[in-house]
Amino acid sequence: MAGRIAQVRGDITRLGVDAIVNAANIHLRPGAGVDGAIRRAAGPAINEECRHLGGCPTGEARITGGYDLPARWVIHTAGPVWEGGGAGEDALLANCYRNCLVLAAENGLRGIAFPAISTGIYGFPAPRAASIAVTEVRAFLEADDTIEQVTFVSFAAEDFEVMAEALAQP
Ligand code: AR6
Repeated sequence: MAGRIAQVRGDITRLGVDAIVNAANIHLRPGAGVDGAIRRAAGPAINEECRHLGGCPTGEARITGGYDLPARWVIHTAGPVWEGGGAGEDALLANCYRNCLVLAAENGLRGIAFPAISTGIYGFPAPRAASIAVTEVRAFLEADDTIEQVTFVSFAAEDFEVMAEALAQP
């Protein structure tokens, strides 16, 4: 199990994995943050494909091609906006991770990389989000043998430390 979870620091758009996950919005409209970076690196065709998907409710996931990215696929998920923790944010964030993994497995993908969904513009506290991410990924991998590797990608050094701490918990 431990060998199936990896952690890197850097730009998710550079990873040549089967799928990278995009922290999108419910409309799947172009945004900033990792969404902007992914769309820039993928090229305009990804916007066109997203336009035809009809959005993505919070916690759900949708798949598109990766176009000019090294990753073959992009799995878009809309994370919850942090409203203080009493609006079901934890469960919605857990749904994001689980539904991305379900979609990856359904498509026979073996490698998937996640950014820290909801922890940027959407304001979800990073340590709490990292713990949810690790719990969901571990639970999924225990029950699935399609996905060989899940990579957590941290953009900033402090976010990498936060994720390392979450991964160090049993
Ligand atoms: N590679 C990896 N991680 C990144 C990258 C990158 N290139 N760029 C940023 N991050 P955010 P959210 C990290 O704000 O909070 C968009 O406008 C970033 O440091 O991208 O889910 C969407 O369209 C942070 O740790 O996503 C939505 O409207 C993490 O990615 C909204 O933002 C997530 O930050 C979604 O907000």
